[in-house]
Amino acid sequence: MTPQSHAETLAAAGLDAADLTGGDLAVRSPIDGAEVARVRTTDPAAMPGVIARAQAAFRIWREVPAPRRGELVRLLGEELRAAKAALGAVVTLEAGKIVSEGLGEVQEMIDICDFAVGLSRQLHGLTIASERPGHVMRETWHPMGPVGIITAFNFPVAVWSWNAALALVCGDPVIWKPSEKTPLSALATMRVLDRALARFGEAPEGLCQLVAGGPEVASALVESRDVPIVSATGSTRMGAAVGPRVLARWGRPILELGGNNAMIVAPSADLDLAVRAILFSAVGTCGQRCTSLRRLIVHETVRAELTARLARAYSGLPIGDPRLEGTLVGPLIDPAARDRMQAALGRARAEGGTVHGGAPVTEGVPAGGAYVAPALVEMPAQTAVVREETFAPILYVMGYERLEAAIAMHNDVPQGLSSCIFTTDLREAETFLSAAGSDCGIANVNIGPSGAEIGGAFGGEKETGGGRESGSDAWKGYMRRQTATVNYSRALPLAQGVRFDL
Ligand code: UN1
Repeated sequence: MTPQSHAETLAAAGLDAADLTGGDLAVRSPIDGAEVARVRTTDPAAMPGVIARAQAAFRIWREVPAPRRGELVRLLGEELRAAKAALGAVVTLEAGKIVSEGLGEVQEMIDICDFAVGLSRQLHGLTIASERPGHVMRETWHPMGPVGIITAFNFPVAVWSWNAALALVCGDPVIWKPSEKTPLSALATMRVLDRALARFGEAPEGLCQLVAGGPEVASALVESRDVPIVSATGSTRMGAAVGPRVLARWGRPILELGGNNAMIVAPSADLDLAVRAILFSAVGTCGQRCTSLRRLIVHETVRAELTARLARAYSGLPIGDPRLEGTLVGPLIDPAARDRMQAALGRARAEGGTVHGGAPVTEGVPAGGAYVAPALVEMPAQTAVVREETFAPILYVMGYERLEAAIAMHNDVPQGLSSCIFTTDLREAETFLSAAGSDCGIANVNIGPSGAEIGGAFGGEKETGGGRESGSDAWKGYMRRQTATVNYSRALPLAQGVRFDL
């Protein structure tokens, strides 16, 4: 079967010549390296106007009842359902994900919309007992203001929706700065959103804006006091540049940065399950999820068997055009990513590793794309290269003898996003989830580290940045908390028994 051409895919998503031509930002498909568009970027000088429009929208939107705000998100979810195939195909074109993962990403958008719609009737605070007679205390959550959303290439649409769906029901306008590698997925998403806005009918102008460009455009969001929240997803280096600058002007950063996710495989593990989970999380998305599995910490009693089974599975992986049915491993985002992968493998060898696979692939794949064979690397120890996040399908394998040592090795990296253990021993599973266990924001048992559902809070500790997005009470990150004490008595008692009478 011949896959749809890039032009057909873009047209089906509603993108036309005005979107695709006449700009200065060249967009290439990782599938074949073809230039598919020249997108117009936002002049940094226009950013104050963008932010002012968001502020004007905020003054209106914050007073729209939250369940009504939820109606806009409900419509967005409906439009996303209708556009799922078309938008997923743009994600495949621009990020190189296989079809199922492109569709899965749009499904993740739909899921967060559903979640946010329910939430729009549940933005609840507490009532708290006052120590003073005739007084009540309560907490109210109020809208906060425009949210700057800076997203990465690897989840070019879902991460926007995690932020936008919550922000919109919380009463906050959004300004989206997508990765320079994936502006078309963002433009296509805006088309879907435009249909929801048209059906909603009464959203203020400037409620949801898209800006395109590089660090200068992002900087305008990072530096502006009129953008109280900046949610940034990407490398730890990017986060280290963004986070402190947002804090320095008293803004609130929500950071979703690097991961170095591990799996501990215990002697009692169901190895059939483990092999399947390892394959999806280590080679799925060509190793380019922030939740991708990068380290395997295997008990010495099962190490040889598991490594052999993985080596067999790795040697038969269908690598190629992500649009074709049957492909499981698409391309890396660009040749620079391939070079970084090769450099990391070189370092792994120098640090004592034995590398299986990992070479660039040019046969049986579209010319012009950066295709690689996923690498399995047996390491003598957790050396320097293992402690770094390389955004590519490299899985380092290390052995352990005692669970305490495995957990110590597990936690001995700078990042803290996602983690898991494969065991059928309750004691080991609960130890891994305990205060003395995994130090990550996400810790799973008998499930790989990637592919989280939207219902839980998503994010991690240490160099991962500490932010939480998506489910649970992550919505609180988009609102300001107000504690109110109301005196309905005829007296004015002071707290803590203080007397202050004239
Ligand atoms: C990311 O890679 O930035 O848990 C997000 C997962 C997805 C989200 C990944 N739901 O793998």
